[in-house]
Amino acid sequence: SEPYETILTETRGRVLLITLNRPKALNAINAQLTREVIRAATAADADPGVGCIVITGSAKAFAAGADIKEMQHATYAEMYAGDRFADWDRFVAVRKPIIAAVAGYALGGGCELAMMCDIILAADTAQFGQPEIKLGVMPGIGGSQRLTRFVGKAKAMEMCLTGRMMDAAEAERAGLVSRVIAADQLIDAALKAAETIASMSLPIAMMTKEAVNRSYETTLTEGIRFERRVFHAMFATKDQKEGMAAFVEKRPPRFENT
Ligand code: CO8
Repeated sequence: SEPYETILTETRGRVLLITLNRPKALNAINAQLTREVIRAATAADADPGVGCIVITGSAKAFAAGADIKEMQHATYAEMYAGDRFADWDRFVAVRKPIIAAVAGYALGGGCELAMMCDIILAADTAQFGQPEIKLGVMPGIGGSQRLTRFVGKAKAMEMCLTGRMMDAAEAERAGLVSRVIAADQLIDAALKAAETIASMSLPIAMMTKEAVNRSYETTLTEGIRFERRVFHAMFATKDQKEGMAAFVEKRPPRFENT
């Protein structure tokens, strides 16, 4: 129902599927696509009917990067004053789980978008890379930081300095993606994982996302303290009572998101 032009959105049960849809530009991330993805994701975050978001591209490209044609003539002053790419902080601030279902190219900003999601599922056709250096720039939407945390310095440095792409198998070995899936089954697998997540207690899933993400922001001691406090707080929810009662009574739980 939303008048989007660069993405398609579809609600399946409690899952919102966002499909990047600039096929002629291999889903290059321009200002409009940025606005629309963020609007769709933040609306889903505020919608109690949505429990999980899936974001995907086409068979050929998840996204081939930031839109080079849109930014090639920009000046330093424009990039700085407009704080280009800072809007993506609002995507990172989405509190519900987001799955990236990646087929084909995930390059530059495309790889960075996948890394801003919580889980990356890769088709066997997926190719991940940070080729910005070939354009005379470097990653600008978190790539130099997230890739390094996710795959370690050796691979991150090599990828950012040479532009070499990682295929799906290497990305799985390196810990960038959680699973590699046959390309024709990618969307089904992503929607199934999303439905599974959306069937859990929503506040508990959100707290779980927050706790895992905290590990990237703090020391181990503080992270474990945070985890324990959130764990304690879960005993104030009805869903904890229901989940444990259902186990003991050998029946499926009926979570009410309270
Ligand atoms: N931006 C704009 N248009 C693009 C992009 C892009 N990133 N990628 C592809 N396109 C366009 C092509 O220009 C082409 O358009 P046209 O038909 O009008 O010529 C169309 O998509 C199809 O692309 P190709 O013909 O090149 O398709 P191929 O199958 O031959 O090649 C590749 C596919 C290998 C993916 C190739 O398109 C490619 O190398 N793309 C660019 C990849 C890249 O360099 N990505 C990084 C972009 S920069 C970035 O993301 C950094 C963000 C942070 C910036 C920080 C600044 C502060």
